[in-house]
Amino acid sequence: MFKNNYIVWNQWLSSLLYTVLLALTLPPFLNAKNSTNTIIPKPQSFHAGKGSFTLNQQTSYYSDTALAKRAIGYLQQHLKRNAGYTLKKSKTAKISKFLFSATPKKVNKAEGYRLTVTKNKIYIEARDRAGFFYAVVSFMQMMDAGIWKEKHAGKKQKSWNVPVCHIKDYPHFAWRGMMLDSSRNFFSVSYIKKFIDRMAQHKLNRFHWHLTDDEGWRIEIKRYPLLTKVGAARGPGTKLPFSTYPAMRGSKNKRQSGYYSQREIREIIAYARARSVEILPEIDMPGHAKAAIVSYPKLLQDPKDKSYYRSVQKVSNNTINPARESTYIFLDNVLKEVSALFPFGYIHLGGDEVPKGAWQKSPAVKKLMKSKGFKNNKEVRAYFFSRLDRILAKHHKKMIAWQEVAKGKAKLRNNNIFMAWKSPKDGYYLARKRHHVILAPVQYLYFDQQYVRSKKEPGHTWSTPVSTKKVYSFTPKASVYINGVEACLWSETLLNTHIADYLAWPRTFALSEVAWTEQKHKKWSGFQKRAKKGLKRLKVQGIHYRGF
Ligand code: TNX
Repeated sequence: MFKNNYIVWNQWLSSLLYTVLLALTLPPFLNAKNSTNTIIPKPQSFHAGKGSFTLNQQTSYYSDTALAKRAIGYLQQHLKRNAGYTLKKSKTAKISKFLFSATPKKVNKAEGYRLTVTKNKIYIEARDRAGFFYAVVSFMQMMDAGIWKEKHAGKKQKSWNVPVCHIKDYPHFAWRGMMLDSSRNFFSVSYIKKFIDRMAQHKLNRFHWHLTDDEGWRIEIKRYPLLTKVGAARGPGTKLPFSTYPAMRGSKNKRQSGYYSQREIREIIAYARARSVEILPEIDMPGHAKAAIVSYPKLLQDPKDKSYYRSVQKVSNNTINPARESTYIFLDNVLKEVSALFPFGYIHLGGDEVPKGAWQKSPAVKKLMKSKGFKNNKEVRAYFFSRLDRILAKHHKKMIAWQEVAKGKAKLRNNNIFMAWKSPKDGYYLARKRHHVILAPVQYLYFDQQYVRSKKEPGHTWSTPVSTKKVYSFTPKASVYINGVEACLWSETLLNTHIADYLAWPRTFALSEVAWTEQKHKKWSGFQKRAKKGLKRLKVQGIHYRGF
């Protein structure tokens, strides 16, 4: 009892002291010009002052909250690598130069923060872990680009100047996502980490991981080892052909394989969490499932089904049969492992592009339709997703799916989310129907599309080109049902990481401002200026990008 009171009293005193200190040392921020603002995404409010703070080995820090731990760790890690030292922790707020303070009353928006740099102190205030993390990311973006280096050889920079400024910031959208397709082409664990780290640097917080598709099953499922033994291998001598393009990591004639073990996935989840990124795994079904089907045909197909059909991407018979009980037992077992592995509350079940002729000649489906009175394919699909929703509920997860799933009359719990990819209009339509929506329109946010139409440019051509300016011009309508935005990096054409990076940058800069910055603060000319410094930060990290 005594101890608790003592702690409360002590905390109260230190926060009082902190407020007094802040008031005394704040210079007048008369200069609202933001020429020193090099932060992407642009903060909601940035006031520049005169002069700068010099950070060096003598700079000590103080924190009154455990919520700042990850943020401090991130800064220290970069300082250690690129400055050769870390900041020492001081015993009191008074003698420290760099202060972290939990101020839930002053910072009232989730993930928000206040960052004040004076000539001799830095103040960071936030209410949650993400807020502290984003304050530190903003701070680091104002340091010399060298702080972002991944490897450091040679002489280290000992002192770093950060311009005097006052920032108040918070996100416009709660869902700020990026999708990477690890199925069509496989990416190493170290590339996935880099990808997530770069997202976090730009305050993106949802990594949507497309782990299964026709071209490869990439997640270890202990109960069904063939999924990765058979379903992750493709090329000559395997059951999976190169359906769209030759594979990454080898020529067209070479076998290749790749998947993530559960141990590796845990490692990636922890890495993402340390950067305030949640991972949304996607297990695509019932279409886009060729890799699963060739691994367990007896469980997932009707042996008497004589249908022959092809998907939009020209993959034959790639759809799981919705009338077999073994299908639901299989998916229940798979989702049980996926649910245990990923701490995020949602699982993405795909649901896109079920080919037209699927199941048409399946006696099992015919029987199901007759017994349930289903008139068409759509109703069968709705039945499939109703059952899957119940399975997810059992595993304490909520469903996210592509917009196609919203069309049928599936009986779903009403806390699920749909991703609208065909157009913004489709997303607004769903929002009007009171569905929660994430906007990922191909016309603005498909980063697998070419920037401009040219034979020299990598990327898909089936939709319109998506220039960085086009991404920036996207202005989603506000609605409580629009949870946020997401860019998709499908990987049919991503034959190496060079191409992947090129297609992602600088479009991801623009995405981050669409997701984070209030529309009234967005301006293309200012963005271009800030992006120049942004490109320098990418360069020192060895990231390939397209010029403006
Ligand atoms: C459509 S968008 C797909 C993907 C492809 C992508 C290529 C969606 C839900 N499905 O399977 O990779 O187009 O741009």
